[in-house]
Amino acid sequence: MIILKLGGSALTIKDADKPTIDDVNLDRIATEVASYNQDMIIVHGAGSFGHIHARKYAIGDRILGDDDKSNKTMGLCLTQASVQLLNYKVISKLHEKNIPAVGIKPSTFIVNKDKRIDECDTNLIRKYLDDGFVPVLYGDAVLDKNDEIRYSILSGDQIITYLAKKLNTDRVILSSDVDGIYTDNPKTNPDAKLIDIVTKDTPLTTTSNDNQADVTGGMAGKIRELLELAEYGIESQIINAEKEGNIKLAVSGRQVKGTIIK
Ligand code: IP8
Repeated sequence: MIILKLGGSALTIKDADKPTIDDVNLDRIATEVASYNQDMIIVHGAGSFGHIHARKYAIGDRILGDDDKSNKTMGLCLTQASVQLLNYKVISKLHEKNIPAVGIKPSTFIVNKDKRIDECDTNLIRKYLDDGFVPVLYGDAVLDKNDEIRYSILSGDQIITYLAKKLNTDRVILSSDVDGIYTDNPKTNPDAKLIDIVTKDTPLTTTSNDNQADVTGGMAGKIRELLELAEYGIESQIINAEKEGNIKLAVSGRQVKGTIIK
């Protein structure tokens, strides 16, 4: 079984000031995903459908009083509805390509504690997989057992780490809008070099690969999650979803340029 993460930055226009889908990319990516040849779970990021709301309502920050509580409660509803809409658009596109994609809303069965998954029953996902479906989950806003914050953002990357450990996963492929992990931020430093293999001992600058539009920590957040997975013995690879053909190669088990985390 493979887990494929489709980055929100590839599916949406991430720096837009309102939730905006990248129709051309979504269509191409869905066509490429259709080449999969083994059981697969897809987890997609939130892009402009999630990060704008999450930032506006400061979901995950300490609740400061009754007004702030009401504001954040509404913010949770709006964020959930927005990412669910993105999920609907993603699965509809996958259906067009004849992929039996079933959208599964993380906030209906996952509860966080201090921003990390605390409750999550994976039986339903297993059942859909066993029956030949492709479960499609996504970064969401969820309840949090920490009473000071009550709600938190659950990144798709954290969902991947959790599911990869719980279900029998052979490979994790994480697609984004860059080729992989660099020695510095490739968007601001033309001399930044792609790193082929990252382990817990690889020295990385804290600012390398950061994305300001991302409340869940951009590439730095992904590296943290994937290193945790590596500690557990599961290798993963970061690839660029914006380069035509990459996803197709990856889901059909062939080699793609990118960074392996092990
Ligand atoms: O794009 C974030 O998920 P990610 C989820 O996978 C929200 O980091 C709601 C911002």
